[in-house]
Amino acid sequence: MASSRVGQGAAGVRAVALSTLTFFLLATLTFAQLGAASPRFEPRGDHQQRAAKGDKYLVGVGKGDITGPVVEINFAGYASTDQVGTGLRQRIYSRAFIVGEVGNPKNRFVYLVLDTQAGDTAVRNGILEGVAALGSAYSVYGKANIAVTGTHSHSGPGAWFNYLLPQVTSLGFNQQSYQAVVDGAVLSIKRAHESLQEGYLDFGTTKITGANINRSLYAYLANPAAERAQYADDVDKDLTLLRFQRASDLKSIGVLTWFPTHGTSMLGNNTHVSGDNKGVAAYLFEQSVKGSSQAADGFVAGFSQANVGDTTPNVLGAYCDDGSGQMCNFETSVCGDGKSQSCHGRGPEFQKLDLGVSSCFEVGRRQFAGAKSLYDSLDSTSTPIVGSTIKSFHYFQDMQYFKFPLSNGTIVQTCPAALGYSFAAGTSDGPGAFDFTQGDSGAPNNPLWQVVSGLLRAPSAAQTACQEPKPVLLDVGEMSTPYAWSPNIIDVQTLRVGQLLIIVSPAEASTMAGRRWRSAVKSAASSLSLTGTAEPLVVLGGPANTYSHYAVTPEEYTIQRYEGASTLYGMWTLPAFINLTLSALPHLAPGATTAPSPGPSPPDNRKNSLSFQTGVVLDAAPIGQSFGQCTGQPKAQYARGAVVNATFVGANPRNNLRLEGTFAAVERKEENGGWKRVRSDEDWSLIYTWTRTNSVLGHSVVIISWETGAQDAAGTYRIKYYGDSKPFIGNIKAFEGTSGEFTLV
Ligand SMILES: *[C@@H]1O[C@H](CO)[C@@H](O)[C@H](O)[C@H]1NC(C)=O
Ligand SMILES: *[C@@H]1O[C@H](CO)[C@@H](O)[C@H](O)[C@H]1NC(C)=O
Ligand SMILES: *[C@@H]1O[C@H](CO)[C@@H](O)[C@H](O)[C@H]1NC(C)=O
Ligand SMILES: *[C@@H]1O[C@H](CO)[C@@H](O)[C@H](O)[C@H]1NC(C)=O
Ligand SMILES: CC(=O)N[C@H]1CO[C@H](CO)[C@@H](O)[C@@H]1O
Repeated sequence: MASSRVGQGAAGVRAVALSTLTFFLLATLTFAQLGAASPRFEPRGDHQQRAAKGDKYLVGVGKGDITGPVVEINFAGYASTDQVGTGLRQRIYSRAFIVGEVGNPKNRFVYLVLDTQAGDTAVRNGILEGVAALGSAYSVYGKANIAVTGTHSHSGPGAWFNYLLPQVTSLGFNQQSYQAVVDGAVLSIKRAHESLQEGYLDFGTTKITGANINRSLYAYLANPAAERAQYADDVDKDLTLLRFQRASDLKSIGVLTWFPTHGTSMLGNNTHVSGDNKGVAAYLFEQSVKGSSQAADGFVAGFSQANVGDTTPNVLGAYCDDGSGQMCNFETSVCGDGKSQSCHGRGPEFQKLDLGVSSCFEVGRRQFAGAKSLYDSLDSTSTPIVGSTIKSFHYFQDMQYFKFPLSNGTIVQTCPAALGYSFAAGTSDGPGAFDFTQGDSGAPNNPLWQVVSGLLRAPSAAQTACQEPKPVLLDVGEMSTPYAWSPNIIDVQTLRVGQLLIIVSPAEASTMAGRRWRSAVKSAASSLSLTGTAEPLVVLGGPANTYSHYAVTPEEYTIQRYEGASTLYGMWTLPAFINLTLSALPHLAPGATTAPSPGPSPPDNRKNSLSFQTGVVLDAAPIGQSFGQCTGQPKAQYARGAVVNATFVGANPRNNLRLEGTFAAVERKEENGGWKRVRSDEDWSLIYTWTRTNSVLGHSVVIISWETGAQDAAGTYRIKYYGDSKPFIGNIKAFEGTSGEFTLV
């Protein structure tokens, strides 16, 4: 749950409630198996001089389609049972970045950026198995050196989670959804591996404005004034960009960036799959370098999430949609009625009332624009990555009653996972459906919830005391029936190339939590002399590997807004994460040959997860029609800027995900009369919508909408639809549809 909202919260909890009530029934049903080099200049073919700085590494990039079922599956993120897919705005991807040591193939790492809500244990296990199955050349990749991060998009198919709580709103685990993410991620790694070549890395930072604000300022203000005074902003505005250049001709093969803003630009009532604002930024970047003399074919742009916890892309602030025109309450985010349901964050284009589409594009565009101008200036401004050391560590840690010292020597402990009452209140990115208010540290004012939380499981006395001052709503860490609800065992992982250290966070760290974690790693790296004379550069990426909700500072935890209530392992979660990272940091030293002990294995629920989604029964075309027939033709002519619609006799897209392919396309007529594809599912402007019109007879329609714009050339076009139908008995069969021609003027 990301972001939620109550979204997560409320809807999630409501679903938990429903699910609890039906659990007894369910239980009887099937378990569905249910050293710095000096800058040098090398001549380029086009007679420019480009700086090639720093040491040589092996570098590789790759991209794979991970678009699972786009209809009839709940989206991951808002945890709203109602948010079920009806189509596709933009395919989602895994983007893989590999860095290796020249001459020592063992020393390398893979950083994955998935257009998903988070990294996850089930997905990670699948990726590890899939990479191992690629053969012995891939034995250099494994548990320690593959980082599985999510962009935190809230508009992709869910149902791939390892643990029960996030499965609840999706009615369990879905093999097809899971497999799509795993297969696309493995493919992206394979492509990155096959592209490995010698090259250089350098980085820069820039400020991005208008793409994030703080959504829990009241909690942030609980941090010490002296600490806050060190920062100009109450969220991090810096975007860090790492450029991958190949040595052969100094063309860029990719960029990997980190910047914090929630993937909640698309609202909780959007039902078209997309990669949210990070997906837009990556798409725009990749489009912008096509054909550029400085970028190689197959260029990949990764927009990774950073300390995202208390940030929101709804940068105009949170207002009450109750006619009052008021901002939501500063401390609790409630409106005049004392409830949070009508409190909504406003994106830059909120007045368009288009479910967040325009705001999403704009927040993505702002990240792209900042990253692109930084990229364009790198030759004169960048800092090279130097030093041959490439290392990584990974281990599992059980967070149940983990004891460790704070820096003043006081021994504290973490707790089994639990969610507090404000989890159910959600955030201004998705307000709660029930009467919970943020910052609630007492009993909820809705008795239903008290019943539900008691029904679920009363926390043990030790857990209640451990989690203070969080009032426990969902004691998920002490619930393992029918299987674990939330992770108690987390992944601790850090990657390193030269002076760059990448903290791979299992949680959404808040702004200040990320700052503390990074600066602790930086000063430890300095005192261990890990990076020689180069100043350590520390970034934080996540949520990754397993989804452990949030990590706020202890001071923010005392406030118990949504993010504090969602900090699973109690008040000392963040200091524990820092302890666990720092304890293993010596393994990243240049001469280190040791690895931390692997720790306890988390449960693998892939084979025993519940699943209550139903499969496709059949598709049929109405009498007198055929699959792919265009029953609603475009008009003869459109002005640029208009939306072109075509309606087809459809079939369920779950019959064939068409990974690496497309459901929809726009073709332009060439001078020789042939047709050339100019838009596909990859494009933001082309939208695929599927509607079941008769579930008994299996009829459905597909509408393909093309939002044309000034950038589109005048000419003659047509719309294509690619589908696959499932007869009641027999094999799934592919078909295609073609609209009539139309002109764009
Ligand atoms: C979608 O949700 C937003 C609030 O997040 C609301 O303002 C808007 O009216 C909703 N749109 C529709 C079509 O339901
Ligand atoms: C982390 O805590 C453990 C005890 O659980 C302690 O032995 C270790 O020194 C701590 N590490 C750091 C870097 O503080
Ligand atoms: C150490 O710091 C923690 C957190 O700030 C505080 O609760 C504790 O009282 C301190 N211990 C001592 C001995 O000062
Ligand atoms: C075009 O299709 C979209 C669905 O993608 C629909 O919302 C819209 O109303 C349609 N427009 C027209 C003019 O039919
Ligand atoms: C830096 C920044 O954008 N801060 C914003 C934090 O959130 C408050 C509203 O809660 C805004 O007023 C600030 O501008």
